[in-house]
Amino acid sequence: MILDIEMLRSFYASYSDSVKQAKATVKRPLTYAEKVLFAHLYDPTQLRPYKRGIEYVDFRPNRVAMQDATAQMALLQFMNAGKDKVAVPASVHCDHLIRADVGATADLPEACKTNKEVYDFLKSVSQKYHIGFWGPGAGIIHQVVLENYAFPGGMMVGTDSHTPNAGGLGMVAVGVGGADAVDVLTGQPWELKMPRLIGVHLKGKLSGWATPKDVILEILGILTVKGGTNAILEYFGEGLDSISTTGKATICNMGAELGATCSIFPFDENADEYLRKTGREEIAVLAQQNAAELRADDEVMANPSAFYDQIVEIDLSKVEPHLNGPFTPDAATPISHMKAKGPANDYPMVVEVGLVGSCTNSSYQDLARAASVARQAYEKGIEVKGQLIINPGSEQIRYTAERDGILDDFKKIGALIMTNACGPCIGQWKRHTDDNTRKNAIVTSFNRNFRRRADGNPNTYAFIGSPELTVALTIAGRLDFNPATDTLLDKEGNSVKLDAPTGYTFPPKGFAVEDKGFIAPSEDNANVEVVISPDSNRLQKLAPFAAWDGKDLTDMPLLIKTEGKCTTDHISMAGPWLKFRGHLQNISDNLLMGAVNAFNGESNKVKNQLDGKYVEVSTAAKAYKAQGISSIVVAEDNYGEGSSREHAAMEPRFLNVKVILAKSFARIHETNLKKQGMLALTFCNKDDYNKVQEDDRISLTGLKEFAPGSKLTVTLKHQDGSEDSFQVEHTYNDTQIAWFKAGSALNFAAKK
Ligand code: MIC
Ligand code: SF4
Repeated sequence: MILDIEMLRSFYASYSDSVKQAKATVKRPLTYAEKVLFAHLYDPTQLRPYKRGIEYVDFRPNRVAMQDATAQMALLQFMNAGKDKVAVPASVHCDHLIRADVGATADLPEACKTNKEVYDFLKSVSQKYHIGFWGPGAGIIHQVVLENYAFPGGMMVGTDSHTPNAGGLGMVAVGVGGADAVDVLTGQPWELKMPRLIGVHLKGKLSGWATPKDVILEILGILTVKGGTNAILEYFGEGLDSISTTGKATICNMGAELGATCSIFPFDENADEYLRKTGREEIAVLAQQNAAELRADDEVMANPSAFYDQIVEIDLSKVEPHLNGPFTPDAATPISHMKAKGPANDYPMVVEVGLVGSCTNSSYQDLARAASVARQAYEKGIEVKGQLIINPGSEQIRYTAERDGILDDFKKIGALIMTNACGPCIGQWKRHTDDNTRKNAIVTSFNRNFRRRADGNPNTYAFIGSPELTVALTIAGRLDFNPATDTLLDKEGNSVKLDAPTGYTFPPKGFAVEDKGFIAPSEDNANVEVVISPDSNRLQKLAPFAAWDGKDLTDMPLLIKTEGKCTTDHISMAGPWLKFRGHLQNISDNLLMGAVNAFNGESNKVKNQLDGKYVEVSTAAKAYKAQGISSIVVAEDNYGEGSSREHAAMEPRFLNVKVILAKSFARIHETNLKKQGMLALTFCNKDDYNKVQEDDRISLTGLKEFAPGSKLTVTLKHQDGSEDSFQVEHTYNDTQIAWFKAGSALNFAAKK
């Protein structure tokens, strides 16, 4: 077993007592999420009923996971902290940097060549600081974590927004920026706003083509991409029994798309079996001994609305297969509605490619069930219209699926098996298409579908569904094919139907793998040298950001006023830019390149206020920086939705942007901005957004009185000489204000 069993024994030895202590102190029964939260207070003497959604709490997570595209920046920051090893168990996973081009056999060696410098860096840092290292091809971070590290009742952070995947196995697992991870890695308290609690009551049982993915796709339609902000979704009800642990992980994974802090399922018999089948029997035993505290108290279950801030009820027997999209994961459409909705919205109706994979849906069960659909097409002689691409979740899953003939089922209908990695999900897809200008549809089992995300092409309409539906729609080649009711033609011209998918939850012959691709943390790190070449264009040592100069910010030019959705993909694009994730200066060239300029409706074309010329956002920012001028970004709602990438906060910081003034922020990004010493401010009155004009000089005053709950004043000097002034607010607490003053959280920690 890869997990440190001694650590686990000592954790469970005190877990139930901590929970009982918490109940006695707050004098009421607890939900499951609360139990886990209270059992992980940094300082147990600080136990009290915190105000949810308002008060910050210091926690002590059990582990940290990092993926290659964010680990570089996280570990560059950690290296500046002067520690000789990490304070809690941690792992690095090489999954984001691998191109999906012609298939795993050629793509993996190619990735090892092109990313050698970065992989060598991550491997040596891991060895030096006692971190587990999962090399390229080992699998996608969240699948590997679920299979090897997750444990009921535990708390972890991960430098990736889909870290909550581990909630399927009962963890409070939260996506964070690298600077937050560094807090945990250095043994400092990790601060989080006490989450609100959304109880999700699952009734009934899934059937036919409906899957766990469809449950979360439906919830996304109900709550939208902002509905989970600063909340934990806690699932309960009789419906849980029929959902496997990996299915629950799928549901928790996409809680990230709701903006949720995390999602969690209680420990149950399915979790017990999953632990045993993945070689962690001892943990199953320990969890069984603590089972009563690995779920909500009976009093809570008897009257949920008294304990959760909000309740959502889902009758699983009524859940229909969904297709969410395009361009946003909350555009929920039951498949039976697509025949009307597709043409009405002018969607391209031909499905050109179906992609199965991503951290959301690449388990053994996912592949087995999707393969049962592929097998039918082959056996029933149905012509397959689209191209199918598969990314298995981990080497253990791939190896076992290969042995069990599952990959063959896909290959027989022409599927391409890509590396066990993120691949197309993060824009690492070298799509082979005859025409990039054609509006086209793809269906994926992924979690995100922002414009340009998978293939960089703005003409691609990406829809999200279950792996099973993805395969069915790829076979049919149509977006509006409803496998439950529609028929297809076989090669003789007969109408045939696809039967509902089936597939083993666990491999009947057990999981197998030859080489997991794992290097355990080494005890012997004295001689490990971490090399960063000074002329590398992929890695760059970090210089601390400057401290606040004690003055208000006056006459800042507006860098950009963004219009509509501005996700972290818009702020710091992935795909081709992933290669610069360890080099702040180089990656800063992509600053806000996807954001839409509210004044001309175009991307990456803003007015440089110094010469009036229209240039790329980063070019304008650099021009201001060169003259020592600070600038400001103005944005709409949920700014920074999506990824945990702190580059989206560090790049503007690096290029002298001092303020992001938005209608609202996504949680991880707001924290990232604070950590990097930026000002993340919101309009008191959202309509003031409309007052900001292109040529404005903008001042921010009141910084000397910057305090928790204080308001600051923004003054717009318009070009015609008129002025507008309004108040803005913030959520900084004392510590976060100290980060701002010191220039960053890291500077502040170093000073201490
Ligand atoms: C994503 O899905 O957008 C990513 C790539 O996994 C990111 C992390 C990153 O930007 O490296 C995430 O979700 O946090
Ligand atoms: Fe990788 Fe996609 Fe999951 Fe992000 S969402 S971790 S890119 S598979």
